[in-house]
Amino acid sequence: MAGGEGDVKLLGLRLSPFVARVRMALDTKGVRYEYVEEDLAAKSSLLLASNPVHRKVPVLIHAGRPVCESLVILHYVDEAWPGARERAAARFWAAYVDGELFPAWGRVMMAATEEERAERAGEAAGMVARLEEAFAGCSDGGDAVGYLDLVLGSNLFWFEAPRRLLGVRLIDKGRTPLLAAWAVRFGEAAAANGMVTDALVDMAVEHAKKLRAAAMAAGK
Ligand SMILES: N[C@@H](CCC(=O)N[C@@H](CS)C(=O)NCC(=O)O)C(=O)O
Repeated sequence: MAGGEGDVKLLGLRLSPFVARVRMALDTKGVRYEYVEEDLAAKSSLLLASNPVHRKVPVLIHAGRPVCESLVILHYVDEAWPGARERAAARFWAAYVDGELFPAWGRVMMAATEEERAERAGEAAGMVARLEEAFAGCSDGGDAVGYLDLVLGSNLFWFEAPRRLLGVRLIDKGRTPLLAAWAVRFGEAAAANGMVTDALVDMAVEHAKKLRAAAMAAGK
């Protein structure tokens, strides 16, 4: 989330459409702020000092500096927090990839029986499907490699292990077409810059095979 409560303050009035549009803009961007409801019959000294010309709400106070007039504030918010909501969403989904999806990959790999494998593969597929929905809005998608692209993309060569060893496709053209197309583009770029070679993929698959064998042996 952008901003902090001490950093951003909004002097407002709940009924005011001028205030509402600013609150909507801040909320849309995911900017956290302290909201202060004004009593227009007894305006605060902060309001009078911040907007001495019009003495009206809304007033946005960012890092101690007031910005007045809702239309001006809307432009200011756009410029001060460009893409803040998208960045916050990308961070959320990146944490989801590391915290939820990758462990789910591990559970698929370590499944002891066919039933277990099918159930766990279903869980992982559900997570990938959720990611597919979120991905459109978060990933840079095109040529630029964004934060979420890196976090998910760096896992891709490990996704080869369940595919090759167990026949489980975590990213699938039919179920998750956006991610599948993205994975091809990301994979090509990673191969082109030498980051992910066939040898590395083979090595990951072999390593996953050993981990799986060790887990199976320990489970016996
Ligand atoms: N042009 C201003 C209009 C703001 C406005 O009219 N605010 C009203 C509340 S809806 C206000 O603070 N009135 C106090 C007053 O007139 O003393 C803006 O877009 O911010």
